[in-house]
Amino acid sequence: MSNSLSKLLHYLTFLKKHRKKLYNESNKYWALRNALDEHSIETYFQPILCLRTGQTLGFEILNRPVNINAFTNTEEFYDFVGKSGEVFSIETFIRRLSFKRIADQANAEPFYNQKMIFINVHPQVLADPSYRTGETLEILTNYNFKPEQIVLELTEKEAVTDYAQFVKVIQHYKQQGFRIALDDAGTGYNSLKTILYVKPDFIKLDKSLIRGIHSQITQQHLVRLLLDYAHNSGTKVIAEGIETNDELIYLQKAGVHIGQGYHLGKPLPTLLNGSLPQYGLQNVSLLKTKLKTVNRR
Ligand SMILES: [Ca+2]
Ligand SMILES: [Ca+2]
Repeated sequence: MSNSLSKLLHYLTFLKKHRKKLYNESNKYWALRNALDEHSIETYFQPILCLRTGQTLGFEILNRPVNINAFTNTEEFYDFVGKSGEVFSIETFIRRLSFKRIADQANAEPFYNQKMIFINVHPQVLADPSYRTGETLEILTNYNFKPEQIVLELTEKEAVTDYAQFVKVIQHYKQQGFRIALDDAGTGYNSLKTILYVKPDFIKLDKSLIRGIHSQITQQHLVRLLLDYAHNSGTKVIAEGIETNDELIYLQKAGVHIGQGYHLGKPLPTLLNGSLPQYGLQNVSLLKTKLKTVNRR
């Protein structure tokens, strides 16, 4: 067999093997391009609650293209944006859109106007030296939000390469009044390093740490470790992806401050407070009594 024929056969085998993957990737790419061209992004708001009182403290803004066939969820969309090579322009576009959409609702309803707004930010964007740090502030002023209401959620799925620049930009944001959350903690490249350098206001525990936590000792140890750190450094811990009552009750008992997940409130296109299911609330009062008994010993 000639060399070129053998190469062709190799290529065809490769194509066959990766056809589905390539098809999915190109589907995502066009969904992304299309979404930005037509401004056809859907925005959802998921409530974030105090696990002690049940009060809704704020909302995480979640975006994804209307073409849901290409992306199964917001996270997948967001990961794809990170790898697209166009993260900078897409992020700016989505950030403006997010603030506009939440402002449309929050400004009409003073009750929601004071809530915290959690937005997802790719660390690469902040680490880029050409990033204009004043831009977000300008957008906020246009929509009557204060920087203190805004929590920038930084995920670490893509490793940060220029750490010094990254930390410098974060300090700049903090000085402007913004708050910082480390997103998906427990899954990233350098979670502990980032926690130490960035000193976030919030640590968001990834859903993989929360799933079944009531019966998973290793997950419990890691969560307790982060809670200890948080307790000593004035950081608040947010448990993401709470889906069952068992998980909720465990987290309440462990002293996790804040929670988010389908069990407390689904992402919706309109702003709607979440709630602790009644059983969870009853357990908090039971728990308080139990804790008092334990403390007295
Ligand atoms: Ca997030
Ligand atoms: Ca997350």
